Amino acid sequence: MTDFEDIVVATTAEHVLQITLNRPKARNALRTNLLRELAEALDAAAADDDVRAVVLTGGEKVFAAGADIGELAALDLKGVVEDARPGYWQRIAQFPKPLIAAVNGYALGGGCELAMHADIIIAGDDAEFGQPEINLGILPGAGGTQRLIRTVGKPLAMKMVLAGERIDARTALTAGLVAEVTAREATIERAEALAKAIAAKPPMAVRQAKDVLLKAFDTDLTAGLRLERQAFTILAATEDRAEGLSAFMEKRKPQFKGR
Ligand code: DAK
Repeated sequence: MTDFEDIVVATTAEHVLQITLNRPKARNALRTNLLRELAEALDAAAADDDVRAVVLTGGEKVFAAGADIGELAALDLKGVVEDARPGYWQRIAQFPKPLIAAVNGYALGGGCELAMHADIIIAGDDAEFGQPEINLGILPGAGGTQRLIRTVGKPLAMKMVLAGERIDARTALTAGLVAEVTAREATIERAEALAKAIAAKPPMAVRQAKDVLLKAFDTDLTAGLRLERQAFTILAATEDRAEGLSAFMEKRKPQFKGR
């Protein structure tokens, strides 16, 4: 895999890739180069049949403190219009395989938005989530207004975006922003274990399930149910479906091949 400056990419288990944001001195602020590298790494992971799940982390201390404020300050109107970053965010959002965020410490602004690009967030008990952009005279720019309100509901999303107030890991759990809270030292380990468990499932079924689940954010129920039916039908043509059903009946462990 390519050498990166702002992220570290490593295979941590069979079919599991770990991506670590690596600008600790800047609290992992998401400068353009970091977003570009992340989009490239995820594109490569999407194309690699050997990768079945990805863990995204900022390490043990901080997830990410948001967009690089120095870069934002240097952008005039033309710069904002021609900015390459929305394209990188779009590539991250389109990653088709399971993406699990392990969040320790701050996930603020673009950092909170990046965590929300993951399919599952595991939070350390010291994690703090926030959208403080309002304090800078801007608003969330990587889907934060839309994804947050759909995930935690109107009252909390309004409080976080309009007042810039952070929430702690327990509040994030109660609100449904994160799937689990662990001890800070165990966050990455738990996310890895989950990624490993998902990587052992039939990959085509996992991919179809992720795709249809995410469609619930932007379709009505009737259209969503139609998509679910289509996905269910597509899977009827897979060898893994036949293997999963036979293995159950024969009381043995299934051997999934991704076909
Ligand atoms: N950008 C650049 N540098 C940052 C940074 C950031 N977001 N956050 C921290 N740093 C740097 C600090 O400047 C400091 O650098 P030095 O002074 O050491 O050179 C170093 O990291 C350590 O920071 P602190 O001394 O402040 O560390 P603390 O532990 O005391 O505090 C903190 C950590 C995360 C609470 C604090 O640094 C903080 O409040 N940071 C800013 C958080 C924030 O406001 N985030 C929102 C940024 S705006 C878009 C998509 C997305 C966005 C915009 C557009 N499009 C696609 C159009 C997103 C916008 C944002 O995220």
